[in-house]
Amino acid sequence: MSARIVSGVNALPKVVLSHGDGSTAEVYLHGAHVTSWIPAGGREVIFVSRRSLYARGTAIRGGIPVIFPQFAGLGPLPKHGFARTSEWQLANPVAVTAGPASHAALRLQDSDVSRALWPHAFLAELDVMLGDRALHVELRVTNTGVAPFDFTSALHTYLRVRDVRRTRVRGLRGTRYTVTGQPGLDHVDEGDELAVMGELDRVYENAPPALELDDRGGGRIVRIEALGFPDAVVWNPWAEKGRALPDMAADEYLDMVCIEAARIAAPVHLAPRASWTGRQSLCV
Ligand code: TA6
Repeated sequence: MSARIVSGVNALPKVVLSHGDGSTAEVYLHGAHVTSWIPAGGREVIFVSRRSLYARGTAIRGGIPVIFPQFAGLGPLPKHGFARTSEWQLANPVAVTAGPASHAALRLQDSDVSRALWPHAFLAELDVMLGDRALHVELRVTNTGVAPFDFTSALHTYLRVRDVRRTRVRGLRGTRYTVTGQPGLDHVDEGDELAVMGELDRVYENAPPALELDDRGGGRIVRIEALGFPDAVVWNPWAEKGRALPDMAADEYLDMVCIEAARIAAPVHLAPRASWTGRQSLCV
């Protein structure tokens, strides 16, 4: 097992993880953004747009954006907060040496820039671990200041599929959800399987901790497990909204679906020195 740092797209540094079983993963320090996971003997699980900009100040389009300290537009901060556009650091030099599990630890602390947007002292740590046929991504946030704060968060995971029209999401039956852009209207998912046949932008409150993405076109089932993230978001922009995204190609909405582990409905409240941890695992 090994891990090393290389120069990625536009010379942005990225950590490359590789496991003895042949699986690999990549994490950019820009945004602590996972951009690839290829399980042993398998195909890429993560979608990244071929139009993604890979530029400082913007988020990579695809991968696993770290959403912190604000989900979407639910507050005064830039959309989805600032973690995904910040430069993270390796937690310590040993974080990228070989170990019992191939793993990278990244950290982000408050700075003049973050405090100008959000006046709180914090430490965010992201651990990315290659496991047996699994990728584990864990976000830990610590309040390093003297006053409490609240935040919302998500791991905004873009999953690659062969043809989104032939995918089904399982596990959401009976779960309440709201549709982004239609505040106040509550729905309940009544199907055993959710088909993605048009624009979808749903926030499921208190979702089951394990969901399944059945990519029938690609002949693959991905299990998505969440811990500490009680909510789940399912998003596909479909053709029209996809075309409006400057960093996504017109037909790419067919190649992806986001299944996000999220903490939205009940924000995290952190007292001074307290920590919160949330984890998402992708398993094939
Ligand atoms: O999580 C779903 C969502 O909030 C959608 O409403 C959609 O806008 C998406 O995130 C992507 O947002 P972005 O800022 O990355 O274009």
